[in-house]
Amino acid sequence: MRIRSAATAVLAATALTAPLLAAAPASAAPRHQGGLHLGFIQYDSPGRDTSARASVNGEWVNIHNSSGSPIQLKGYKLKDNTNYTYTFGSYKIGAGKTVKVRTGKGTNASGVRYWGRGWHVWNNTTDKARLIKPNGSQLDSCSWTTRDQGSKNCH
Ligand SMILES: [Ca+2]
Repeated sequence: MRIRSAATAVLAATALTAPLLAAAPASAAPRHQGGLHLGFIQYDSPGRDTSARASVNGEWVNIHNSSGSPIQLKGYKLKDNTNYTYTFGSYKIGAGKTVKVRTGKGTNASGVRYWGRGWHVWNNTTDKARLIKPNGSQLDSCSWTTRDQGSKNCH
């Protein structure tokens, strides 16, 4: 009787968890379950790299806030693998929102920040983007190689 009850309980538990597992296969799970993180990165600007503003701004990094609350980004840093650094000024990213950091010069607006550089920063072959908190600790990083063919989805 006791064994039968346990077996029934196991069957019931399996029936409950199986649909949940089927709905969220590990391969489709995001790298990040919550919080601020690197998103899509266009590290190779379309076309030949030049110093034209459009070319430099053709490379960009998305930062996504998948938490349930807005986050003030003042003092957060975005770095490449050789420590070129963009430091955020005051900017509040809403819950579920994305901010795009373009490499070149431009006028900051809602959803887009400009690093202000005159030349590309993200290496087109191999590089690593790092998101650093104001206290210096690394929040996220994402690497790519030529196999990624110009862009990388770091979600
Ligand atoms: Ca580039």
